[in-house]
Amino acid sequence: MDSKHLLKSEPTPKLTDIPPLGMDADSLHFDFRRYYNHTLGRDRYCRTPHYLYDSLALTLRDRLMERWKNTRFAHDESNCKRAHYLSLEFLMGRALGNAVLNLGLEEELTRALSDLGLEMEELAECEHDAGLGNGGLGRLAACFLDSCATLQLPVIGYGLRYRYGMFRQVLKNGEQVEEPDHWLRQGNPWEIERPEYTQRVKFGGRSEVKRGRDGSLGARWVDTHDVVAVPFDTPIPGFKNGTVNTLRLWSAMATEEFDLGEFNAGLYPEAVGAKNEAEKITMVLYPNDASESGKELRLRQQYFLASASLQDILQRWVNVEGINLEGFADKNCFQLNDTHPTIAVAELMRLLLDDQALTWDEAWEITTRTMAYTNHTLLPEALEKWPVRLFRQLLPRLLDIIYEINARFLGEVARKWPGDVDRLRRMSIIEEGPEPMVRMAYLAIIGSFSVNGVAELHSRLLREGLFKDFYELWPEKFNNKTNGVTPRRWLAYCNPQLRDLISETIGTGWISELSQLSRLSMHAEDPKFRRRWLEVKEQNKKHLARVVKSQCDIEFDPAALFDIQVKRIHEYKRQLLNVLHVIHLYDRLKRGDLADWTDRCVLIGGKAAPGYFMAKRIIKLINNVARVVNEDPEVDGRLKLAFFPNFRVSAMEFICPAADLSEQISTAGKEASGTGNMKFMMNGAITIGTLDGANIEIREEVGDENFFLFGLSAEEVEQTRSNYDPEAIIAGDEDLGRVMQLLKSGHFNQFAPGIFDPILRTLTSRNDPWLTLADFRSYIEAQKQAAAVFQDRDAWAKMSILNTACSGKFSTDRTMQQYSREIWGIDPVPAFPVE
Ligand code: 26Q
Repeated sequence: MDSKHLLKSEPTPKLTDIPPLGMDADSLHFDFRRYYNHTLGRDRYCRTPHYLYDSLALTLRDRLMERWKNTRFAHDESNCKRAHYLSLEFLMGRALGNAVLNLGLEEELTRALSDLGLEMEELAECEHDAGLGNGGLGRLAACFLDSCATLQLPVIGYGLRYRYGMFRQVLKNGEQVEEPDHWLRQGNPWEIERPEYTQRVKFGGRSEVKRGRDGSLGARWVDTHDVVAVPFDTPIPGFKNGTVNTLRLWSAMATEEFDLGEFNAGLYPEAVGAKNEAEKITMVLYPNDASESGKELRLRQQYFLASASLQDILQRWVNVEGINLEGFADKNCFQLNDTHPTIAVAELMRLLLDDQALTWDEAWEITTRTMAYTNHTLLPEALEKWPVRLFRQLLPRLLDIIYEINARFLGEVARKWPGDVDRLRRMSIIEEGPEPMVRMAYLAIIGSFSVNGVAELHSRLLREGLFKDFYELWPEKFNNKTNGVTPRRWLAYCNPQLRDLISETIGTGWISELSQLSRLSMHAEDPKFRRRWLEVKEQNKKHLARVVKSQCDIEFDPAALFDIQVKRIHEYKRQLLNVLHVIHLYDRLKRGDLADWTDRCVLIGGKAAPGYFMAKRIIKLINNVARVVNEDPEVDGRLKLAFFPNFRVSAMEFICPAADLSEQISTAGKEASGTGNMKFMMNGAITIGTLDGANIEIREEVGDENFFLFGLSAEEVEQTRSNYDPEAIIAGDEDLGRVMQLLKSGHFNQFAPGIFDPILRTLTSRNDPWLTLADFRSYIEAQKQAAAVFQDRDAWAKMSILNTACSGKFSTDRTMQQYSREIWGIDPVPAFPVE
């Protein structure tokens, strides 16, 4: 710790011995006004809602602050084992509503604000989403933190404080345009800067290697260009339990040498340039949800996170326990959120060898007893690899260590499979070739004691496919942890009417013990309960319809079937299949085929990676089809299609409560898990889906009869590839033939001929990796069935209720209990009460 931040004398306890703040309406009311008037200096003529929001956020933050301190003290005094969740992404969304719910302040706060003629919802809208993530993986990290706090598990999130989060998506002429997300512009009342825990991270330079007595590597990493890491902490409140955990995000700053030395050397502009170079590291989140290979800045980000976090944790250890690291692995573990922070394996080795002077074997023992790796993708092209050349240039000392890890590992493989050189080549961390590469997933597996997938199917496919060689070597490392979502944000907070109906029926225990939702099953037979259930859904649909009207200028009829697909735009997620179905329905209307017609509003939303040409073209297609369908008088409002712009966490909060049908239609074997599928299910939507990711487990829980299944299985997908003939499928399916004809004819791009040719080419290619047309017929039939059931309001209500009732498994409370018991070996620690 920087000594200038410490007082010479011990601070008096009196300084921090302060009575607890009131949790009643009067206290909240008083503090709110004090912040508005005294802290922010606003008066009655300033009605800018943002100052009201800030006043409320600070009022709540004070209440979190006391509990935060008591949680830290409880963890320190219990000397418990802690888990550290290392992630390049935390997609937190908004904090205010969540804080109110978890502090149990909803009623008192509503009273406090009503005196002032204010509503919580209105102020909550002022908060900018914290969009420090791309999609599933980043939001999963956020849901995990909520559940760990609710379960009182000592888990700390470590990430990066990007100045610019996920870009804002705007549509121009039906095409995606990216705008910068300057989310900190109006300040962030939820973060506390902690300069006293600043760390230094090295880059570049050279490694001076010397062999030690035991043959291990001794080295000095010299002539480095250092960057300072400043932590910003965000409180993570548990649900009504007094616990407040920590998310620590690092911000990059130039070292003081930049400010002093170089500036005074007469090289002022050069020095400022170098300063910017350092601070670039945490400037922006990479907006790809598949690996972007080779980008130096991305590798800098990954190492910056790994190094700052590990130094922080080691420093705490040394401050408390002294230099003896013997018990370190009994008290600490690290969960790697995909391969992104995997350089932590080599960095922990470096810190233990070079700074703590451990032997290789001692350091390796600690590393492999503390690291655990979660994989989130089955797409081989998305597995992270870095050019050895880049490593040598940026992190020379870490490359030494990776080579040494690899040499020792390959020795082990060679002893087990003598003479199997092909196996050595396959399993080596270094992929040989014209440009040798470091395979990060292999480094993660070799350096970890646990490797998990995120749904049963996904974990099985990892064992049988991608990581088969490693599974043969270390079967005991491999396990599954099916994803979940937090029921606080994704039901109790975002769907208050359904929450109240559920709580009135089965009590409130389900909010922290979601399996209790099964008690709703018996009420699925009750006509009165069904009616109330449908009324809530109708209210939520009306709300969504208003937003769609204002955002897209398209009228959604709340009586129609709301058919929703929101997620990143990706070919494997097959938004195209959805569009083909919409075109088919349009074609039916044009033909006058109204047999068993169900009015339908289709909503599609999601961001495309800025460099992903096909994904962007798919967005354009959706918007062009929408325009034709919505404006055709013959369609006459029986079918609507809208593209929801700038899909984000706070949008999902009003979208998922309003869905009737949840589209989970990826090519089987490609979606690791999915988590949107769980949010929709919890809110009573019925899934139309393939046997992919967690869909399989959703169907298992809710029963075949309450799920619209279609498409090839993962095994069938692989068997189909060799003789896939899309032209033959088109020839044999009249409906599909007409859909393809409409697309080819330029019906949806009359003034821009040819723009959808790339889409047509992949759809009709024998090598289409996503086999979209193979699933067309069975998808259309499943959609027909869904439409028919929707006509029978009673049958639909029952299915909807059962979906919510059977969603208990998909709480991250269950997921985190499994991680904590089966991987981390940590126990809950109750917080000290605030008194
Ligand atoms: C890597 C290197 C360089 C730049 C970007 C990246 C990168 C960033 C984000 C690679 C992948 C991601 C995100 C992946 C992701 O969100 N995967 C999803 O994870 C969810 C949670 O487990 C699953 O439910 C989804 O199935 C999976 O697609």
